[in-house]
Amino acid sequence: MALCCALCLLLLCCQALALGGGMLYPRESASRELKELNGLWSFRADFSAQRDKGFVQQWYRKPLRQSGPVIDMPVPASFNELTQDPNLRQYTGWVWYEKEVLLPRSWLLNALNTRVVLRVGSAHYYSIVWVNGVQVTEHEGGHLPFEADISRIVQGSPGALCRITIALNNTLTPQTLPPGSIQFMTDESKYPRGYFVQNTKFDFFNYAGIHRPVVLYTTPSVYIDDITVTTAWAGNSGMVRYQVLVRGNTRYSLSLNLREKEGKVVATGEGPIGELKVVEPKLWWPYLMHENPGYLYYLEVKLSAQVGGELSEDVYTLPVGIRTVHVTSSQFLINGKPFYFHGVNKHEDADIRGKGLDWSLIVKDFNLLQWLGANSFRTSHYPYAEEIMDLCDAYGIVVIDECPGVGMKDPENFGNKSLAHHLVVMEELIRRDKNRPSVVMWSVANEPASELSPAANYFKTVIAHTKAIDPTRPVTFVSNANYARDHGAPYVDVICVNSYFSWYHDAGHLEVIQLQLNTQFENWYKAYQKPIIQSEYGADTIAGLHNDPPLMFSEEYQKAVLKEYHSVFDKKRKEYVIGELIWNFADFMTDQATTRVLGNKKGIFTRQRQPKAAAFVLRDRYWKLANESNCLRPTLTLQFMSGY
Ligand code: BDP
Repeated sequence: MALCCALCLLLLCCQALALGGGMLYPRESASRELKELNGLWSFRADFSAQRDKGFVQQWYRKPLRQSGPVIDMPVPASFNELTQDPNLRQYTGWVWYEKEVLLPRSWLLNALNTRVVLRVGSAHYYSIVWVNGVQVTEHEGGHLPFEADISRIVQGSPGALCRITIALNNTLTPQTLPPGSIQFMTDESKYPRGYFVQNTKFDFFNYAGIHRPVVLYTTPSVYIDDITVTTAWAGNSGMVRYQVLVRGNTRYSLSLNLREKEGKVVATGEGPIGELKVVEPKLWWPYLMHENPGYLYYLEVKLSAQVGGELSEDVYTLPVGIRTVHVTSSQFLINGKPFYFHGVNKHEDADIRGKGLDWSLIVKDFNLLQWLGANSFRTSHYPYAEEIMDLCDAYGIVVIDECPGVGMKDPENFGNKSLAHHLVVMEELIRRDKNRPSVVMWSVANEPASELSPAANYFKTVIAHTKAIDPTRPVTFVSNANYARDHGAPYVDVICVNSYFSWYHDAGHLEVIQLQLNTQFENWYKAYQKPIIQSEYGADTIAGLHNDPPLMFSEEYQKAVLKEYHSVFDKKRKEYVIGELIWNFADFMTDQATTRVLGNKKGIFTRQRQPKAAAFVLRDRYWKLANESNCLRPTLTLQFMSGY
C-alpha cells in the first residue's frame, strides 16, 4: 500500500491539458514588453519518502525559504550536476523552483488593456505553476513551451511583487514521452525500505530542471494569438498564405506588411486569412545549396481594435522563408531541386549545464557545423530550443524535427493513453515549429518497437494526425526494425534507418559493413520504393585512444567505420539514398552502464567540442559533397532584420 501510494504521488497530476490557441515565440514590439526571468532561482528537492511534502505543506503558499532550506539554482539549467550531492544527480520526484520578480508599474496600471503572460520555454517533465500562491497552469512533457495568462492575479494583488513557484516532476511512466518506469526494490536484504529506481530504455541521461528561458511578456487585451504561414512559388512569383488568430474580441481589423531583410515592404494584406504575392522572391535555400542561404522575410501583423472606447493596437513580426518541400520515390526536393542531407544527429547536452540552454554552446555548435560542411541535423530525440531553431532558419540549416517518442520498447508504450498523449505532443510541436522554413520533415519517433503488432495502428494514427495538422511536410519515424516486420514503415514518406554494423553486430568486423549496408538499403527500397536516409551510424571512440590496425574504441576504428559506410552511400546516393546523418555530433551523457564510459562516446567531437580524427574525415567528405553542387561558401551570420 505504501509503495502504491509513493508511486501515485510520484505521478501526481499526469493528465494532459487541452490545447487552446497559439504559442508564438515571445518577441518585443511596439505593443509588447518582455522581461526575462533567467538567473538564480530558489530551489528545493523534496526528499521526503513519498516526495509529497511540498504538496502536504503547500510550499507554494508562501516564500519557499520559509518552509525549509533552499539553494540557488540557475535557470535555464538541469539541476542534476550543479551540486556535490550524488542524490540530487540521480533524484526522481518533485523539485521546487521559486522566483520573486518586481513588475513594472505600467503593466499593472493599465489593467483593462494589458495581458501579462508567464511563459516557460521548457521544463522537464511535469510542471505545476503558481503565481502568488494561486495555481495558474500545469503542463505535461519536457522540450516544449507552455504559458499562462496571469494578468488577473498580478493586477489584483497589492504591490508589484510577483512570486512564481514551479513544482517539477521528472518521473517517467510507460505512458509519458519518452516513457520510463519506476522499479521498487523490495528485497530488504539488498535495498533499504522504500528504495526505487527510474528505468528508461533510451540512451541519454534523463536530465531535469527548467531547461529553457522563463519570461513574462505583455500583450494588449485584444491580441494576435497565432499566425500560420505556408509558402509556395512558381516562375518568378512567390506566395505567402497566412492565417491569423485573434483573441480578446471578435471586432478588429488586421493589416499585414511583408518586408524584405532591409525593411522594404514587398507585399501587403488585410484580414485574418489571405495570400501575399511576392514578385521575384528570394527563396529560402539550405546552407551550401545557394550562396545566400536562409533568406528570411518578415511578416509584420498589425491588429487594431477598440478597447474601452480607445484604439488598441497589437504588433507581431514573424520571420518567413519562402520554400517548398516535396518527396518523390527516390528524391527529397527543396524548391524543386534534389537535396542530399549531409549532417549530424545532436543532443542538447553539456557538462555542468546538462540540457539547459547555453548561448555559448549554441554558437560553438553552429560554428562546428559550418566548419564540418553539415547542411542538416535531426533533433534527436526531442524538440530542441526555439533559440536553436531560430538559427537554423536564419543560417539555412535543414532540420528533421523529432518529438520525444524515444525508448518506446514495451507493448505498454503503445496503449491508448500513450497514443492520446503522443497526438497532443505532435500538436504542441507543430504549433511551435509550423512556420519554420528550416523544418522540412517531422519525425514522430526514434527506434520504437515497431515490430510489435500494436505499432501498426499506433503509427498509422500518429502519422495521419500529424499530416492532418500539417499537410505541407513529409512525416517519418526512425527505424531499426527488420524491414519485413516494421509495422510503421508503410505510413512514412521517407524511410529513416539506423544501423551499427561492426559495432552492436559483428563487433570489430569492419569487412562486413559494405555487404550488410548494401543489403539493408536494397531490402528497404524493394519493400517500399521510398527514399532512404541513413539516420544513424557510428562507433564509440575514446578521444586519444589509438590503435592501428583499427580496433574498437580507437580513433582509427571510428574513421574506418565511417569510410566503409561512405563507400556504400556514394553508390546508393545515385539511386535512392537521400542522406546520411552521423551518430553523433558530440559525446553525451547517458545512464551509467557497463557499455558506457562516462556516457556515449560516438561523437565526432568530444563533449567539450574538440574534434576526434573522424571529424576531419567527415569534414573532407561533406565539403566534397557541397562542392559537387558548386556553390560558394557562405558565412553563417544572422540575417535578422536590424532592430528585430
Ligand atoms: C541508437 C539510438 C541512439 C543511441 C545509439 C547508440 O537511436 O539514441 O545513442 O543507438 O547506441 O540505437 O549509440
